[in-house]
Order: sequence, then structure tokens, then C-alpha cells
Amino acid sequence: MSRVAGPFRVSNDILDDPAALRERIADEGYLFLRGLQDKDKLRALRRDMLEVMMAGGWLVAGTDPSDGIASIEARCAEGDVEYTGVYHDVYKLESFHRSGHWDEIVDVIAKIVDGHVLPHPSKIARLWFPQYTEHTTPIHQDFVHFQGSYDTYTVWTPVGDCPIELGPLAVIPRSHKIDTVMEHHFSLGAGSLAIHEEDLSGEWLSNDFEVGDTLIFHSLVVHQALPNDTEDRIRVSLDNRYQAFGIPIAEQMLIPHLSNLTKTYGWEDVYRNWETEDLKYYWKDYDLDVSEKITTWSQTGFDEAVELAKQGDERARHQLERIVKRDLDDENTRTAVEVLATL
Ligand SMILES: O=C(O)CCC(=O)C(=O)O
Ligand SMILES: [Fe+2]
Repeated sequence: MSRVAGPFRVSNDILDDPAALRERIADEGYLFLRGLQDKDKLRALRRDMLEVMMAGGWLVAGTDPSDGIASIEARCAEGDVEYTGVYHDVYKLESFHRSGHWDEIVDVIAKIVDGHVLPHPSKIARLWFPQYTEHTTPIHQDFVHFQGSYDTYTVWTPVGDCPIELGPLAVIPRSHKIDTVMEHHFSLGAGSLAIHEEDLSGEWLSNDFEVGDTLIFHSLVVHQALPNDTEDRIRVSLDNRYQAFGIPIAEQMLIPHLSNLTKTYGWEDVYRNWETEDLKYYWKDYDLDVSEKITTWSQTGFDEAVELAKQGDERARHQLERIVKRDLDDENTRTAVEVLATL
């Protein structure tokens, strides 16, 4: 990527001024808030999540799970079946889902949307291995994945300190003002869809995150992750989505993240060992305006991968191979099998 031009603007000074927060995010597309979330709660969550990763074989045995020291042989990325298995164990943590409902987050989103807040049921964590940078989240706008309404906000939170070399997010301020979804193409990076750098103008902003620091941005803001360039540390983060009531939410936000990559994972699996009831199916109490998933962008990405694989592109071939390994019964899987057989 082109280098980071500078740090985020810190907006803590306007935290108590809802109109100013709304104006700033409408203008710049993002808000960066130092220490918004409680450091101790995040550290406890970090331990919970990393203990599951240790049990899943992702961390070096005998190390402190909270240090997040990755076992490089276990490395995998979102989209791989190996990733989904451990990820879906992390996803069962009650503490992980509860963190998406913490008051400090919901309160600031309530100011931004000027109303009651719906935290999306589909919470998301990103567990990014080091020395695997071809899988870094590429340049994109969130709307291609999460859809529903443009007025949806992402809250990105590192679970632990996240210095630049561990690969926090970078954004292009004001990029949401294009007010439309840009063209997205096949990518091997997380999410599988990327905007081409040559289609963009504007400067990238990012900086070191300390635990508790929080980035909030609009669904059309162009962003990407920076590569995890550490030798051995896993990057753990949350990116949850929030919106006002009364606007559409896409159907895929009502199911567990990445359950579309498996045959059987559902909320009953997530909830099996929970000790409390209040967050189970909490959204079913509301009359939501649910919109159908739009598959155009992901299908374009897949079709491009097919064409590229036929032309000998190794990344595209790898993409088709990982799709086949998921062993799903769908058209794209059958196409991937056929194409790979001809290579
Ligand atoms: O954490 C990442 O690498 C991806 C996160 C992202 O794209 C988002 O929060 O929207
Ligand atoms: Fe994103």
C-alpha cells in the first residue's frame, strides 16, 4: 500500500457533544476515540479468546495465552476451514458477544445515530496470524459485506495493544462521500474482495492503538488492515456493527459470522454453555426490516477468481482450492471443482 500519511484525528474532546460527533463522522467518515473501552474488560476478553486459541493449537504451548504468541505451523486465515473451526470455538464465548453490547460503545453510537441502537447479532472477531500477509484484509468498503443500510457503523477494537506493526486498520478520511459502492475485485485477503488502489485518491491514516482505543466508521469508508509484520504475535480484534432501529438490516447479520462456510454451525451451538439468557436471540424481540443478502459483489469476486485461475494465477487457484475444502453443496463449489480439474 501507499504509506500511511498520518495519524487519526482524536475525537475525545467532543465525546459529550452529540451534534459535534455527528458532524465529524458525517464529514470525515470516522471517529477515533482514545481509551473509549475499559482496558481491564478488554484484557479479560483477550485472555478468554486466546485461551480458546491455545486449546485449538494456534499458540505456542507453554506460553502465556495473553501474550498471543502464534504457532506459525498452525497459521491459517479467514476463508480456510482450519480457521473456521477454531474461530467458531472462540465465537461460543459469552464474553465475546457481551463485549459488543458494552455501554461505552452503545452510548456513543446512540449519539451518532440520534436514537436507539441495534447492535448487529453477527459479532465479528479477527484472529490474524503473523507471517501471512497475503491474507491481510484488503482495501474495501464494508457495505459489500454487511449491506442493509449505508447508515451502518463499524466499531473496530483491538483486543490488546495494537501497534502499527501488528496491523491495525487504516482508513481514507472522507472516502464515504462518494456515496456509492465502488467496484470490488477478487482478493486473497480477508473478505475476498478488494478495491484496486489505482481507483482511489486520498491519503491513508492510521496509528498505534492502545488497548481501549476504538475506531468507528461509516459503511462506505474505504479502509484496509495494515499487515501483521510481527515475528510471532497474533492480532486479535473485534469489528461489530451498529445501526438505528427502523432502517434495513441484511439477513446475513442475523446468523453467526462465517456460518455460511460450514454445514451446521448455528446459534444453538454458540449458546450451548452460556450462563445467562438476556443476549440469546435478543433481536427477535424487535420488528426488524430484514433485507435479502445481495450476492453480486461476492459473485463477481468468485467469477474473477475462476478466470484468473484459468490464466495460471496462483492466488486465484488457492482461493478455489480453499472453497473446495469447505465441501459445501453449492454451484460455486461445483464450478471450483471443475476448474481445478482442468488446471
Ligand atoms: O480487522 C480486519 O483486518 C478487518 C476489519 C474490517 O475490515 C472492518 O472492521 O470493517
Ligand atoms: Fe471492513
